Amino acid sequence: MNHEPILDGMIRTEADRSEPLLRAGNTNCGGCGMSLALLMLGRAAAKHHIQMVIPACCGIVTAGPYPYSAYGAPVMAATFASAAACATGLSHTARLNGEDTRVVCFAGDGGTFDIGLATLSAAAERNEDILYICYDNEIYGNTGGQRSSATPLGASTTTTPAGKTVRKKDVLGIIAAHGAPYVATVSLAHPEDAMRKLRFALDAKGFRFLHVLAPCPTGWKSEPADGIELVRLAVRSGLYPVYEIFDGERATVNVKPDHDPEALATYFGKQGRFRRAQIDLEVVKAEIGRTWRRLGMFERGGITAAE
Ligand SMILES: Cc1ncc(C[n+]2csc(CCOP(=O)(O)OP(=O)(O)O)c2C)c(N)n1
Ligand code: SF4
Repeated sequence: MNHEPILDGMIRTEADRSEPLLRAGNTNCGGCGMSLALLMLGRAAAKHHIQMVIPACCGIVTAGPYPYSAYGAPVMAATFASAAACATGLSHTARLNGEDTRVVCFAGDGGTFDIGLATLSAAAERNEDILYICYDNEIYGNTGGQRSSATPLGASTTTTPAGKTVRKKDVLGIIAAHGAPYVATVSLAHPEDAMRKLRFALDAKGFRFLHVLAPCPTGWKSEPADGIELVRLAVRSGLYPVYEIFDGERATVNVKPDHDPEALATYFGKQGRFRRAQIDLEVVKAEIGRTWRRLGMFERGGITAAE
């Protein structure tokens, strides 16, 4: 698989977006990680023509009421079940018209891990030329904070008030198992790595999937100003591995964690959603160990840990 930007036969015109992708005056909560992901995406796509497909989630409420829009790019609002299929249609239409428009599906974890998984899987299996970005706030934020299959063990939500008893789904592993050309996690606390991945994923061809851990002060019961620090703690402690997988087989760890137990304790301590369940850090550490062992399985396929 060639990972160079491929635009053979396409009309490549440089976009010049005079407005940001996420305009000021949007209604997102203060400290929203999804907002930051959109700002980074806007910067990475400054010279691209992009079209967005957004299913039901906070990200589509962001757009605001017709005829206004907080987005500085065309956005198609889709149902959960059809988001990846709608993006596929737009991508094929752009290709037939000879345009180099990059189609970006932007969805929450509920729309990705749960309700939209069937068409997401189908698009990955067909290797459709779309970039799918999941901002993962680990709840159904837009409807009041119910649990999703991305909600971690022990987190209180409106449907798991005593703390979730089932562990988080490994959606990256699922998408990578399709043999997708590019699958990666994105840390908002590591902007250089994040921008590199966004730029690469915008330029690359075929199915690309980015997962962004997106702090949500409203659902996480955390201070809006703590969001980036929380992501940094999640990365340092090994809770959120920062890596990329090419073609479902070659993995690279981009940020080495120091597995600092204090960082782990602080991560949980700063979030009200973990207060009810009295998190057993030994159980969490065992879970982190399992995750890194699974990641290490790719080692035989050529995993390399970057400094
Ligand atoms: C098929 C279907 N079921 C339920 C809903 C109601 N609904 C709208 S947004 C939402 C939550 C989405 O959660 P997520 O994808 O995690 O995004 P977030 O709201 O957290 O940004 C739900 C359940 C819907 N629109 N369609
Ligand atoms: S509920 Fe969470 S994800 Fe939704 S806008 Fe507010 S902070 Fe962002």
